[in-house]
Amino acid sequence: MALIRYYKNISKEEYLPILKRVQSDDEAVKSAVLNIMENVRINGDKAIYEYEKAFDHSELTSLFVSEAEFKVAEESVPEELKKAIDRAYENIYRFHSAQKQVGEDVETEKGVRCFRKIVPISKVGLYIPGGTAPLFSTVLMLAIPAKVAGCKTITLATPSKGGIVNPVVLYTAKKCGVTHVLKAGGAQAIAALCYGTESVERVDKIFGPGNRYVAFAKNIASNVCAIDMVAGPSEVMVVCDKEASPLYVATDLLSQAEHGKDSQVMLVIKAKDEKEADEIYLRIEKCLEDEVEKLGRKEYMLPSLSHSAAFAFYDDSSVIDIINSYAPEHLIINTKEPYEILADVESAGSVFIGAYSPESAGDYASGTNHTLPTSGHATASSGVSLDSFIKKITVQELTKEGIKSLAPTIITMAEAEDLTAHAEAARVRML
Ligand code: HSO
Ligand code: ZN
Repeated sequence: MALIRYYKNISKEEYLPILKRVQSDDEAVKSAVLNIMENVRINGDKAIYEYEKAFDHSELTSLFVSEAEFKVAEESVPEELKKAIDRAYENIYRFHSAQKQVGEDVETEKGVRCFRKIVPISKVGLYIPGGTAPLFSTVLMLAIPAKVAGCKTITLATPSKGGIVNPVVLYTAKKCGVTHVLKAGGAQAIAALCYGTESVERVDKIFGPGNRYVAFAKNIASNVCAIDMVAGPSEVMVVCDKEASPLYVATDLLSQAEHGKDSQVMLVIKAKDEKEADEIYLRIEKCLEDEVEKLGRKEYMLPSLSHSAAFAFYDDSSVIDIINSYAPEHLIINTKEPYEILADVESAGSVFIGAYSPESAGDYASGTNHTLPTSGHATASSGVSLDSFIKKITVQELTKEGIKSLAPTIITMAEAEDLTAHAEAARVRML
């Protein structure tokens, strides 16, 4: 049986149900999260110590990583890995620094000045999941823009195993200017960040991925502070034609499929006819089969592939339609004329152009951010960037002449809304 289902030239009505994301709406998760968050809100540090002991066997004496622990961690990270992280850091720093803006400053009419003052969000919380291989690359993606923005405190929360936080996460956190590392994971970490406790200062905005518990906790947290987004399982859509290397396409699909059983990978084959499409599909399917055997994490790849699909289309507009209907988190356009397709892309989190731009470049080191809208949210949202860490405050100043000239307009409008004090505030300044 093929690893990936294959559909040829089907209609939009037929492919929309196939593009559906795996939905997980688990009442048990929701009630557990609500309990945990309420406990942390009421009992503070004590509740966190208890949860960390129960979930991660961590008998903590402090909730925060100490300077001595940072030092030990730094010494244990291999030089080669440090160099790789340092290089990725440079690129991500460069791209996010270039996103700095000066607020516009406009005289909308004579004597009426409007401008925007840009300020960093003061206190941010970054969540980094634990698990077998904690994704320290996400520390780069969240802490670098926080640092570039000038956030005053950057609290990173991550679970510890037996009190020990992954050393690579700590090395990266230190490098990126994280100010506090909280040894807590799951819903209790999100609760600590949004409500604050005796020792954890509450933050203004929470960022970062996590499992269903963390995702739901962030949802609850969004009632009291801002959040970046509620992230669902990772996904990629790869568009290819006959020029594309099947090995490149297969490894791109698998690099997303290996993230988790819920990940989804969609292949879109742009072909001149059915015969060409079948040839392309069979070559890619063969590569998938070989690579799945060769690589680890088959236990994640196979379930992901089982709710993924390949589609073939013989006209450009169907290709564009399926991209915009899916609104993929990642879109790889590995075709002869990728920019022709890009021109019509309206919904995607991040796009990778041509044969030599694998998603892993953006996941780690090219410079773009890998925290992106999933589950179709790319229809209306962008990924994390410097903007996610700043606020823009509008400011205005009217001169005496400015208000004199604008007052009649204000008064007319205010009176039409029956707001006489508004009108009066303008009128008294005309005198
Ligand atoms: N593809 C993931 C990010 C990631 N990949 C981290 C490797 N490490 C979600 O965009
Ligand atoms: Zn990835």
